[in-house]
Amino acid sequence: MISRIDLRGTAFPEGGIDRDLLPRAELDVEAALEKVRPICDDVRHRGTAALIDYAHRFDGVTIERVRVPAEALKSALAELDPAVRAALEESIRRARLVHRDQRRSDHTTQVVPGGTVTERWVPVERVGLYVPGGRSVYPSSVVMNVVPAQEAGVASMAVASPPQAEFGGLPHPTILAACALLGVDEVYAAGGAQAVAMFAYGTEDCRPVSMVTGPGNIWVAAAKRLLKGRIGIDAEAGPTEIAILADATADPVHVAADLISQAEHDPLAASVLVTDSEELAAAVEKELEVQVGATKHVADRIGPALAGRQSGIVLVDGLEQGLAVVDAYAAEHLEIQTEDAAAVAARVRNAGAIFVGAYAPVSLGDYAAGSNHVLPTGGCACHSSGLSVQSFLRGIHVVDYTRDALAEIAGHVVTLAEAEDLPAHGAAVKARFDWKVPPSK
Ligand code: HSO
Ligand code: ZN
Repeated sequence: MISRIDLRGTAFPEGGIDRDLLPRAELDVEAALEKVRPICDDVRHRGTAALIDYAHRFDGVTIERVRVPAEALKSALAELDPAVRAALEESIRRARLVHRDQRRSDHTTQVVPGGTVTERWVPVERVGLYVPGGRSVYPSSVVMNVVPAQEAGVASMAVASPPQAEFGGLPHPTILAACALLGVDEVYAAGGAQAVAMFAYGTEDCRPVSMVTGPGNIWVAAAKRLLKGRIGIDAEAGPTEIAILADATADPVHVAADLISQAEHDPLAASVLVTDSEELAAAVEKELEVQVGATKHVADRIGPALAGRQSGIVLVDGLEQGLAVVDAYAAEHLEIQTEDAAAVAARVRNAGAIFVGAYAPVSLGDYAAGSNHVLPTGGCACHSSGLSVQSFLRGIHVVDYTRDALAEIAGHVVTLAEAEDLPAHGAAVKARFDWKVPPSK
């Protein structure tokens, strides 16, 4: 079911292992760009009418309006299963605790007497949060997008999620209820690339936003890539990934369950076990057979995800090689199930989020650890972070110098301007003083 990649005895070069040796899906966002371009242009020009047409074409539902009425949000919350409500409330509470602690305060550095630079953190004014529908209905993703934006102090936010035929053209009721629970009252029944275009260009109903965040399918990723620049984006989220670094002390039942848990998202999801224990590998293979048989989404997602070339069991010589492999892979989620797991986790350089030991499965982070579950995929964890309060803030440098402080550095500024053959830059400094030539420093 799951393939093996045996790297034992392979020489690991100084700069890390060749990423091509490791399993990973390829997502051709580039090819999707040409398809989404006319859709985005259409929404730009025809606004709501285009969104209504796309709801018919892509979501198979006839809708009359895109903006979700306030009463629909209210009744979705009133009808929400109390157990789901309690779980969401606790998830929100924990996420708030963690994200509130991420807030930064402004900081002023005195560079010289009379010369300061202050870094002022300012939230993005208005953001659009995309929440997928269809195969995936994730109220938890509403929490993971909205909470950091709120904690950052974003003043205005809107949520878009695809219209569902089953629910009279509204987004899924649990999504609506989660929005209501979080106090988000601006929600649109729009999905795919067209929703991103709605946010970027604005329509009669929806004021344009400065930034779009949230996971989505390949069309959403392509629209984000296309419109990036006009809007800020978080990341182009690809299929979810779990990597587990485990040794002989790991419990194969836990390891198999965790590999299956993320395979449940998508046939392209990746489940990767990295281990130096042949016994563990064999036991996990056996466990996978047993557990997969007892789970729900086998045929359409888990089976193909585990059998796909993006998943596998990677055998390594020992912990050092294991660490090199997981760093090269840069997983969205990385579990460490080894002896002294905290010490091993502290040595990892590249991962979206790290889950330490036997009692921190990825599912905990997906729903209620307090951590964020919008994380970099496809190896992007080697240069990017998951969604956080920081994602919604801009640091503005405020430069404040007195005449004396400028005079003190003027010579150097003029010299550098001349070295770059930009004399007008130097002249802008000189104009403030009566120097014909800069004072020599
Ligand atoms: N594992 C997904 C998030 C999620 N899981 C939502 C369940 N619901 C990507 O981090
Ligand atoms: Zn998940």
